Amino acid sequence: MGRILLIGGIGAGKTSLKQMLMNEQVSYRKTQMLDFSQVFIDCPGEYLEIPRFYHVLIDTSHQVSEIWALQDATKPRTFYPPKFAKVFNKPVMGIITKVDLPKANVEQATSFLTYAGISEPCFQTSIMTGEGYDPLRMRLEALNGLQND
Ligand SMILES: Nc1nc2c(ncn2[C@@H]2O[C@H](COP(=O)(O)OP(=O)(O)OP(=O)(O)O)[C@@H](O)[C@H]2O)c(=O)[nH]1
Ligand SMILES: [Mg+2]
Repeated sequence: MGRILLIGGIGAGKTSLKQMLMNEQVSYRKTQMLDFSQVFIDCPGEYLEIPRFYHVLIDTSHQVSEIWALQDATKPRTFYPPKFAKVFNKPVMGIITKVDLPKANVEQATSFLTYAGISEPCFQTSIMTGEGYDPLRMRLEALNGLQND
């Protein structure tokens, strides 16, 4: 079974994205520790923002088939160090979140993800409009052979 590790800064939208894709109610609660579910491994944004936690992300990546790296489109900075995606021996997909907000700068977010060494296509998502979720659902199905009901 193909599990996915979600990484990204604090508030990037990892838990919301997971809730959307699992058809759960989208409600805000800060992630405090690694959170394992059948499909996703969600983690606190601190694990990316604080370098002494990088090893947790790297260790956890051994349990998944790919990594989804989120970048908040409204943030004028990134927490991904250059070529960070290359430390994982797994495919890393870029996801730009919060594209519905007026402050969103998709071009800048794309360049942050490129800087992080992510060459896969970047998906653009919004939990407000649902934009970008169909391609992610297809990706999930391809990975897990999940049936839509
Ligand atoms: N407008 C808008 N808000 C969003 C979107 N995605 C997430 N948010 C909001 O951003 C806030 C943080 O979202 P979370 O999903 O909790 O972020 P996280 O990456 O899990 O954060 P940590 O658990 O702290 O690492 C919440 O208030 C969400 O409602 C989006 O696409 N658009
Ligand atoms: Mg969270």
